[in-house]
Amino acid sequence: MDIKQLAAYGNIVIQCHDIPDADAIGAGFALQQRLRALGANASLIYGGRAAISKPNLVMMLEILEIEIAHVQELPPETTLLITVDCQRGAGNVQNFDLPGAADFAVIDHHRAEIPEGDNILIRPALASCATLVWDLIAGDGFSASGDYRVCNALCYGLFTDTNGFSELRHPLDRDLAELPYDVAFIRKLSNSTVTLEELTVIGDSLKNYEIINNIGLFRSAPCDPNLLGFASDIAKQVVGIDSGIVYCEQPQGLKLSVRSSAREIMADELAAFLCRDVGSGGGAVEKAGGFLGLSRISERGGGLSASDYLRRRIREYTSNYEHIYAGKHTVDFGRMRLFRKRMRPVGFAKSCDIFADKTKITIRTLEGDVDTVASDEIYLMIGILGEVYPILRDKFEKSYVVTDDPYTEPLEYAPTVINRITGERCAVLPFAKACLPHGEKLVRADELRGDTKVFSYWDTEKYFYGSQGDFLVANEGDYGDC
Ligand SMILES: [Mn+2]
Repeated sequence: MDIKQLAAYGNIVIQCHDIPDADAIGAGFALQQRLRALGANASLIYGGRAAISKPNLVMMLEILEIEIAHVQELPPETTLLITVDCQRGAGNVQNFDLPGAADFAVIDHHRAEIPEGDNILIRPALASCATLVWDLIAGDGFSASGDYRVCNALCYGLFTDTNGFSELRHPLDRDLAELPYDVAFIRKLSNSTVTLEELTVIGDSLKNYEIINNIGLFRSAPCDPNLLGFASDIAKQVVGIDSGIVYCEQPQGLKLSVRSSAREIMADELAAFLCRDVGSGGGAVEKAGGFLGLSRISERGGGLSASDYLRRRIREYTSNYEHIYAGKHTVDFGRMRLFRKRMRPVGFAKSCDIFADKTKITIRTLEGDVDTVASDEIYLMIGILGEVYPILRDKFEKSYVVTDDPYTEPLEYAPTVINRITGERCAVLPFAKACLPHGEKLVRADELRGDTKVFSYWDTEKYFYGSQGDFLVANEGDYGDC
């Protein structure tokens, strides 16, 4: 997606999801400012029943002078509608009729619910939509550091979507969090998130609970859905509860906030499971949300009330899955079919090509920051997903064959190396060459027969889940590594 191509549409409406949060507003505002600077008419709107009322958001609009309109239809001259922090057609965003020949675009960081397309930019690896918009406009040469309003709108969006910068995941999120935002502004807003009346609603919801297997289910009085997250953040901290779900009834259905506190449950996967076929759910590993629609529950729920339907889904979830732990399972991989892995080139760069010998460096990658020192003995490997890690030259020469080809794999994030003393940043890819691993790799694989979660050796946070038709695979030579 190219921002100049978007700007060329001329009359653009940027739509936040209903009940906008700081991320939707911040991302939408930054996009609006850039589109205007590129000559387009761009307005920021949202639909749905409720107007923005959360005190921190009202302050955000005032202080950053953000104009956002609560509307029930699009202006007739609209030629492009862009939904930010949400996907047109999804349950959390009003589905406005598009005037005449208008197109739509999507810029979102939630799990994709719509097909890919030219005007669809969805990157679920990013913690906030602000990060995505920032990457988009920075790619066009815009520096947010010099624009107080845009910089703080983006940073506050990221701040609220990452539990106060504590859940930055992607290197781009970390890059954005290093912008020179106004600390006093963010502190003021982050301490103005609930009213006293709302505090009472949250308190009451925590008294209204039941425990279904290891999942705590809390019922709240109808309230601003953002408050549900506030309550579930507390609920998940209760000892013995692997997941806290707080829900409230709304006219159209049940709104849920899902939190996970155990490796065995990914909040986004649980939310998607609970809402499957009757609504939509998703989010991130620890925090997610969802909505179950009343009309679809009455079609499929066999006469159950909405809250009984939710309880049944929770019970199904806790009894459904087979768990397979790497190194501790009893799966008979030896009887499965043998496959040979195709060789894919990986990349490497010599650290001394990038920075002078003995420079203290930080490698910023998809998987986090790694500190090391530039040296003749240290090479940087670039894995298939763009993950970068240091490797000793000796080990590299034993494990890989260098080819003559340049390294040209498309990567989700171009890794950078940062000089820890001067802060200078340097891209790794221009120095990268391709290499192939020595030897061949064999795996055993077979189709799953039912819903399964696989906990691998090398990811201690997330798991793989699959159902009938997906394949379970293990390394020949180490069936523990599955
Ligand atoms: Mn968001």
